[in-house]
Amino acid sequence: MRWEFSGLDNDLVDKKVREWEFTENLTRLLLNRGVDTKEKIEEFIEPHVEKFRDPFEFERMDTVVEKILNLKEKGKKLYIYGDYDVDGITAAAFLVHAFRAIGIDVEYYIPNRMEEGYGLDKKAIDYIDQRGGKLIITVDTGVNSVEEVEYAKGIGIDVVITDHHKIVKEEGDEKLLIINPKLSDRYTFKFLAGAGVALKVAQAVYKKLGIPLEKLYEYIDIVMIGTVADVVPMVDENRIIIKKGLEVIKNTKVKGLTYLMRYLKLQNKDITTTDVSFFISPLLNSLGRIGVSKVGADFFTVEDDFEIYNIIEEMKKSNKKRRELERSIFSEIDAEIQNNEDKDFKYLFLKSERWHPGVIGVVSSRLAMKYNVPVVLIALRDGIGKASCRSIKGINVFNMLREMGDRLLRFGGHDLAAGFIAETEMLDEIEEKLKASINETGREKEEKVLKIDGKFPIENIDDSLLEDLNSISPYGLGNEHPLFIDEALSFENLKKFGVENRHFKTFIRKGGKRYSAVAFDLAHKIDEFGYALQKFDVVYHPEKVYYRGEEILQIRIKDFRVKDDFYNIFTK
Ligand SMILES: [Mn+2]
Repeated sequence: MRWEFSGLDNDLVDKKVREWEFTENLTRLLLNRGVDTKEKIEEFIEPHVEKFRDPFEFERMDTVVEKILNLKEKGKKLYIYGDYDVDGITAAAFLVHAFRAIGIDVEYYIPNRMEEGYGLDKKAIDYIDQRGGKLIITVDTGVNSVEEVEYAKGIGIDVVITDHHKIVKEEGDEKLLIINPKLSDRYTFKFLAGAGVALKVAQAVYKKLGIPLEKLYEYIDIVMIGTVADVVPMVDENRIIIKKGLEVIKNTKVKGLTYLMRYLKLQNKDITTTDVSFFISPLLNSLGRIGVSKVGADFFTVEDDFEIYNIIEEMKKSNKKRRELERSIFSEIDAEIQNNEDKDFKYLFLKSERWHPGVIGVVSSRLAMKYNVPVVLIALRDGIGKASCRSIKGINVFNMLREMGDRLLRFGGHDLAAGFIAETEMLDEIEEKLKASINETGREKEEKVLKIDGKFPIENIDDSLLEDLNSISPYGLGNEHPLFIDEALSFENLKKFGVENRHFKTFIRKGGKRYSAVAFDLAHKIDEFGYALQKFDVVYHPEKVYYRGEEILQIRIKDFRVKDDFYNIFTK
């Protein structure tokens, strides 16, 4: 891991401190993020619902609204067609709430990950037809469904496709009614999650009807969960969704969420994106991963206490099972790599009949992170392989799949995270093609870079710094958490924990005080040297955590190194 320090000109910082009247810390953080004008600051620090873009910037949004209102007028039934991950179920559940609130007869359909593929499915269309659905709106899915849409139209069902995945243009695409920022020429913000795109459709309908949008935002916490779970860049409209969503969730109107937060001990506190991504979303995800996806959407819509209780119990069970499955697949592959002579591999391409298609995504991510190479894992069943691909900076796996589209039954996704379905007998050929493309990019393994905002001694951490940090949150892709460095620190009472002892907790002593600290996925670095006698340069950020009901300061260690001088004494 390479450390990169931001080099800000001190005169510029002084000038901006006077001009903006912010603390020096906040000024530096903003400048380091390219936020250097009053306008940008306003957008960045105060993401407000007033600043949402006009949904009618999407080409043909008016046609979409017309279809929905037409159906409403005639009292016909609308079906939302979701997807099985958190983004897909939240997008569906949000539209159900949004449309029910204005008297539209709406139901939802969530495909089963185990039995159905990606995108629309003819059997599902038949199911919707039998239940009287006259219009289908897909959310977070629907790519490359020309044939299925034709089929639906043939039996009198109209289809609107909303999605945010990259779509490979197909013959006949122009016949489809698609709302997708990545395909729009006019809508300039490209990074909405599927739930965010669903929000835009609802905004358009409410606007057209003259209903105050505040009414709609009563359920924006659902959109927030999908947006956080899908790991989209935390910029622009996504910041508005997340800020507002985190506020709304505290008094959520979704009964299931109230109970779930009670179970997770998250009630009566400020919810953060970390709470959502580490605790809430894995539980929601677990249902879809093991094949009961619809229940995930039910969770957001049912009112019956007993039913909610059962769903949460089911989530806990599935989540446990999912973790066990993930763990065993990961260790199996990891052991294989450790036993293999060749440590200089450029990619991983592995398949098995024993793997569960619902959990290989997470395993691919972990492997790609650990070995810093593109990873393709394929679950085989009945002559068909379902693949999950995760890539690394500089290698666009989506484009690679596109180049061999004719060999795949289906594919979709994003630049660094994609999936495909293919016949088992095609897999060798696919691997050859991928290998060639990866070699062609000629990319040497790039070292990971940690961007550091500046030096900050931990004893100087105070409420003012924490407030500054809070004011430019939420953090994530596109707005990385600010990182500081402090030097020559020692670790005390270090304890490893977690699966395979990957993490550690410790105390940092400085200036007569002890600070509790935690480091995730860094325990392996501790094996390299005895820690007790060493001093370390530590890259970290401070955070407030709840411990036994009390709020305490914790140092989150992101990386560390033996202090240079010390190291030199021993080696010279
Ligand atoms: Mn999505």
